[in-house]
Parts: sequence; structure tokens; C-alpha cells
Amino acid sequence: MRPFRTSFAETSEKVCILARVETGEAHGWGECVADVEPHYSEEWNDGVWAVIRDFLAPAMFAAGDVEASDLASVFAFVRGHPMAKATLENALLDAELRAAGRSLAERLGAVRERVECGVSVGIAPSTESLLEQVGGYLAEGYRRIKLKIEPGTDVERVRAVREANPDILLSVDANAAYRLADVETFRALDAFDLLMIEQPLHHEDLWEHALLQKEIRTDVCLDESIRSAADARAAIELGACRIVNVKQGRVGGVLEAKRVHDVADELGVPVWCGGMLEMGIGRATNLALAALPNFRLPGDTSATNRYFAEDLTEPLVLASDGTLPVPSEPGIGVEPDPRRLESATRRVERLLEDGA
Ligand code: NPG
Repeated sequence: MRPFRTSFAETSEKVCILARVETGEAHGWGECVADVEPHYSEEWNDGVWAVIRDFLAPAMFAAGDVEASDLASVFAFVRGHPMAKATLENALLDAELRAAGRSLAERLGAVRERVECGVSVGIAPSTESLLEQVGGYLAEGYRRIKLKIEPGTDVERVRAVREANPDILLSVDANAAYRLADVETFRALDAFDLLMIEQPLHHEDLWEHALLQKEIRTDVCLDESIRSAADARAAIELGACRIVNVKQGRVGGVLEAKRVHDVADELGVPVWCGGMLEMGIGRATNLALAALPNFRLPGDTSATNRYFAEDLTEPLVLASDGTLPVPSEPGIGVEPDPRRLESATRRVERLLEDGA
């Protein structure tokens, strides 16, 4: 994987959990968005593995003839763990849709066949290298550039990118690296006509984001702070954000992600589709979601080659107009190549329904 640095960690290897659910009629895939360490949120791969094995899968089996749309209540006895829950729910939904011959995009209510893509640019070693990377992505066709920022280099880097590219859609993502006392930094960033400032403050905060939003012109977007449709409603009503980043894994799966989308739509707030360095299964899932009507801004649904030289599924290739096609085949519309999957697999555990 191409290395990617945020204010909380650097990732250079992709290690993720894939769930394959078999229903008797079809199989379905879910890709977990957690990483090997709990930096972005409290979930991490080994924890997800244990939660699925010890709690979620047994509950799903015990519930009998369940559908994906029942799983949120079946799983409610486990607090939190949205990424683990999303992995199973998305996989069961994929299996249901494959059996029914329906695409995930259609099931969710997609209104477009292609989605506009943005790209997230990690914290670079220097301003020169950042400018070079941004230039490369713009040449590929990406329609929005998001810069990861951290205290110290933020204003200087954003100024350089804005001066070199006066007309592009440009946003910044802080991944909770700042405090309310840093308001002067955000006032300085107001000068660069940013589309948004994403998650400037603490990953669980709403209140201080509302105070910050009153002090600056640029729209605040929340990511980490939004873990459900209820959080989205609270954040918007409180004035903590004017834009929401929807990541299906962060909110417990695509069904809750659609509810986040709907709440924001009802309250007049645009959403966009975030990314968590997903491989093809997760990326295809995100594309279906990003085709819903209130996804009004280009998301982090970048092409496979942004991060990976080779994927388990066929690569998603950016068109020169900066769009990717929404998969239209049944379910998520992609399937891992069995040989590549086998050679990349480090660990397998089969969980069986009692008596199966
Ligand atoms: O394009 O998949 C992508 C990554 C986009 O910047 C991105 N993701 O904070 O939104 C984020 C960040 C992230 C990366 C989050 C890794 C969690 C893990």
C-alpha cells in the first residue's frame, strides 16, 4: 500500500478483516474498516475479530431467520463496536441482494450511475512534495482535494496549495488534532475559501465544535464525532457542523449510513462519502452509498490505484472527468479473485450455526 500519514498515524500496510456470510441461497462480503491499532477510533482488528466471534455472530445465529435490516436490533446488546457490526451487516445484506439479483445501489435509493471523486492527501514531508502530489491528482481528474493538516504546518501548506490552485475545491481534515483555543488558526484558514474544515476538535465532541463554528466562516464538517443518525441530528441541531462526512463503517453499516444521509437531508445539510483506505469490497460499498441524492459533494471515493498496486477485486479506475462508476451488478457488484484472496489471507476462522 502507498504510505498515508494523518495527524494520528501513518499506514503503509493494509491489514483488514473480510467477512464472508453464506446464507444457503448466496454469499456476501463485508470489509471491516478498522486498522491494526485503535487510533482513529477505539476499534481495532483483533478487537473486531473477538467481538464478531464471541458476541455478534452467535447472536446472529441465535436470532434464526434474520435479515440484514434486523441486525441493528439483534446487535443492540453489544454497546458500540460499529465497525464490527457493519462488517457482518454489510455482508448479510450483500448476500440477500445477490440472492434477489438486486444491486446495493438500487436497494439504498441511488440516483446516479457515476459519482464525483475527491482525493485525500496525507501529511507530506515538505510543502514542495505536497504541491507536487496535489498537481498529480488534479491531472488525474480528481474534483476535490482534501489536505490532512496538523498544528505547525497547517496555514503555510494550505496557503501554498491555494495560491498554486486558485479555483479548485479544497478542504482540510484535522482528525481531531486541535483545541478550541486554536481558534486563531481556523480564523487564518478562513482566508483560503475552503469547502470545509473537517473534524478540527476532539473525536467525541459536539459542543466545542458548535462554539468554533460560530467563530469562523468556513463550514465545519464532522467525521469521528458522528457515530449514528442520532448523533448527526444532535450535531446539526446544535450548530456543530454544516456538512457531514458519512462513513458507513463508522456508523455501523450502510443501513445506518442511509439514515444519517436522510437526517442530514431533512435538515438541509449536505453529506459526502468518507473513506478509510478500503480495498475493493469496501470501496464498491462506498460507491453505492455515494450515489444517494444528498451526497452533494465529491467524496473520498478515490480509485484503487490511489492506494494499491493490486487489489483482491478488479481495480476501480478513475475516468478523466474525475468520476467512478457505481457498481450495478447484484449486491456490492464486486468479487475477490480467489487466488489473490488465498495468497493474501493470514488467518481464517469459520463460524457455524448450531447444527450446521
Ligand atoms: O481515501 O480511503 C481513503 C482515505 C480517506 O483521509 C481519508 N481517511 O480521517 O478520513 C480520514 C482518513 C482515515 C484514514 C481514517 C485511515 C481512518 C483510517
